[in-house]
Amino acid sequence: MGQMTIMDRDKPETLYPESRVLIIMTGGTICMQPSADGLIPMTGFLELAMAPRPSFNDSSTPAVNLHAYKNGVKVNLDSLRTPPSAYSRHIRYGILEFQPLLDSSSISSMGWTEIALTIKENYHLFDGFVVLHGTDSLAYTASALSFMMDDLGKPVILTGSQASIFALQSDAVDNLLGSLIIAGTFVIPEVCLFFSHTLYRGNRTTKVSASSFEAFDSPNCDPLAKVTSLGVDVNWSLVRRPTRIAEFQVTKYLDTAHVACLRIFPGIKPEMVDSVLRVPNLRGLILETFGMGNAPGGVDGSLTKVIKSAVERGIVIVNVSQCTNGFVSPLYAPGTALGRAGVVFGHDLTTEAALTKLSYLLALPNLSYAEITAKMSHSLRGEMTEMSLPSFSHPAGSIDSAVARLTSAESAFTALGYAIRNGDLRTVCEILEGDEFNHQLLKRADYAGNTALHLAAVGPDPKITHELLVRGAGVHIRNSANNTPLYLAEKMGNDECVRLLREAGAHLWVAEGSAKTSEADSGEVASNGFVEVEHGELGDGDSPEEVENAGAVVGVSAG
Ligand code: ASN
Repeated sequence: MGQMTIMDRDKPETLYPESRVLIIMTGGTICMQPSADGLIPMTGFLELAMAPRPSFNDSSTPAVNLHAYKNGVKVNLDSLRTPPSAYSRHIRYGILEFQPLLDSSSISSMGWTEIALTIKENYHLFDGFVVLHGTDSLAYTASALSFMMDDLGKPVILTGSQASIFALQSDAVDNLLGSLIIAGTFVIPEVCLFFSHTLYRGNRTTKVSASSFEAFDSPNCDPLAKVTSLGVDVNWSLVRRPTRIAEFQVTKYLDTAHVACLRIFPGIKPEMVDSVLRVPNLRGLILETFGMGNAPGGVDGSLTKVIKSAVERGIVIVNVSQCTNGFVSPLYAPGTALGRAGVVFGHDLTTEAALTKLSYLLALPNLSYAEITAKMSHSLRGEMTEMSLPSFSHPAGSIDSAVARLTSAESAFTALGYAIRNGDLRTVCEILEGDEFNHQLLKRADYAGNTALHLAAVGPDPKITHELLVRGAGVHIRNSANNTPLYLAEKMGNDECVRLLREAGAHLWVAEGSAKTSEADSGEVASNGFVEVEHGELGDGDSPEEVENAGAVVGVSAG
């Protein structure tokens, strides 16, 4: 967790760096006000709800407009910024409001498409995205977006509130401020849901209360982060990272028109299930079963027969549990019978994730029935716990190099810095073996905020850049001078690294075009010499030579 240093506290406020977050307002209670017809969403959220609140508006001047895109048209957004957070950073934000604003009970896959495309067209312009949305269908939207977004490298955080922001007692300010700070501070490249001080993986969530401020739970997956009085405690070992070299992409369409969801109950008639399964053009069914995946067998197994016949007609049937916690498995005879009839076991998928995942797979072109059922049983976006997890244990004894004896992340990072500078790919791989080290080291940085990927971008061997990328190194992390690895690689003329980084979705930070001519970094050394990386802190520009030096300094400081 980053700390505000004594040096930081003495800085005039104007010197704190800014992150940029785009807020996408879709509606929900958070923006509602009473009317003769009950609560309805109101437009003008930035001026009415955020501008008057000091925690959202430090009243800085001059006014700044942010460029954004909506349906391919460039728009100028009014912006505000927060006071500096505990991470010594302002969050500057603007809002794109959808028309019309919705109660989320009315959102459909068209709304999901609109949100996903808006993020896609503004991806290069912002550090993160906050989607304001009603709570009723929030878990569905979070799940849907997680499948629609491939190779996401930036945080997308959905939130809303149980009470309107205009109410005297409301959860709206906490939910929105927490989302903004996390989206503008931490490179958590997932579709998340933030509610009641807790950041969840979006496709693991479900709404558990109609009125409590603790409205959401993620029963089969620990939270990704918690906000406490000390700051944001991120559970980095859970955070997923892209490990393919590919640019961010959006699947535009989910096929919700040909799927259904059916909850089994004691005494349910097979004819009832059959009539759902015979809805014209139905392609998929989520079956909510009892306990670990059981459905009534019946004396003659007639329900199983109905299901088997639907599977034979090519309908994908997915078994999920009615219990919020736990998973389905063919342990009992009724579950085994469903399995034999061709039902797919959805492990610990929530109904929301199962339904949206199936809609996503059905919309993908040219997937066979076998491919869809195979993908339904495996995690695509961390939506289910893989039942046979590969072992990540690190048998230190099997690595006969000195790095195996390293005991701290700091010294491992030092060794990594040396290896990268020397173009020693083998040692880089050895250091990064074992998941524990891997996720810590790839987001670690030296005193100048340079991650391993920054160092590799100016290093002699582009294969190291490739290795770091496929192990999940973040391309959007900025160093203390606010520079990305791509910027450094370009400045260094490291063409192969530039190509790899761009293929992995890297782009120059909005300010980097002009930063190319900026002066060298002041070379301030953080008090502990090592920092965990959020977005880079304010600096004056870095030359590649200095980045190279940074590797040397890291070595000295830990040696
Ligand atoms: N009906 C509202 C909605 O989902 C509930 C809320 O946001 N708290 O839009």
